[in-house]
Amino acid sequence: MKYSKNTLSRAIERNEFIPFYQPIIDPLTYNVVGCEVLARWLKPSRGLVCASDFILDVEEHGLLELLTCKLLRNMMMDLDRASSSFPSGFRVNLNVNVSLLNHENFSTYLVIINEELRRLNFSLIAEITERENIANFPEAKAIFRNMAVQGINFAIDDFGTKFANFRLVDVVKAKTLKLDKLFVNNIGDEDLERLMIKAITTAHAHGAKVIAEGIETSAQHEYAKKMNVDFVQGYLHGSPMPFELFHYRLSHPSRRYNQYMRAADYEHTYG
Ligand code: G
Ligand code: MN
Repeated sequence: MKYSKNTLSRAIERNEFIPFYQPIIDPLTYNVVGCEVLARWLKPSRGLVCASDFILDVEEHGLLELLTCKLLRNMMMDLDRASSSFPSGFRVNLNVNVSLLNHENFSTYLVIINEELRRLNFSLIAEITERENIANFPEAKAIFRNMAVQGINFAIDDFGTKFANFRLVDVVKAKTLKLDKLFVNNIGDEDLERLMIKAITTAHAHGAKVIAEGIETSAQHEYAKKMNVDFVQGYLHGSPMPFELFHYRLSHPSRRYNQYMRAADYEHTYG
């Protein structure tokens, strides 16, 4: 384990975890139609730390609920003060750990955040990542049904990897599918392309939207467009960035790629 419980608790207390925002784009118009909210640790001694570096330790120490709630509160402060400049229905994608939905306090908090966002004309989408198979499907179905009744929309993250498959889509009744970057990284692989076409047509037949993730080149962008995905996300269009920059980018739209930042470079300057 890299970080002690003490270190992480103190960092949470000091509000060192802040939301970064990565644009989600309409591939036809290049309009920014939403964002994914991602946790970053602004560590005084080390600069910016990515979620993959600390999130497992946070979970292990039982601090995920506290961290997520703090992150959501910071996000609400960002979005609240700038809400009038966002188009109506702007999608706000959050990563939500399935285990947290079992906690009554957390699910109640998520429902409140959802309602607050709706009042500001944002549309919240809870991204579910399933790295392990859900142990008890009937129970999981009940939890997701209950959250859906309370107005929460779900997305399946990293579709095509591990347990993010059609069975999970059914359990979650997902309205959005996020295709893992595996697909655009392997253009020309016929098996993957068949699975991708099946995922997209199945999603569309059920009225669900599809996001292609990990778009880094214009060839990948064109491929995603040809495959009929609804939205794209990736370094080509912008890496996760602080709210001020995201807001600036939104209010200075451009049809050209990389007008304001070579996104991956930007992420690396913090590394
Ligand atoms: O699992 P999830 O899809 O939530 O992961 C999002 C992570 O992927 C973010 O931390 C972000 O930094 C990273 N990411 C975003 N866009 C790209 C991209 O175009 N290429 C790669 N390799 N990673 C990306
Ligand atoms: Mn995600």
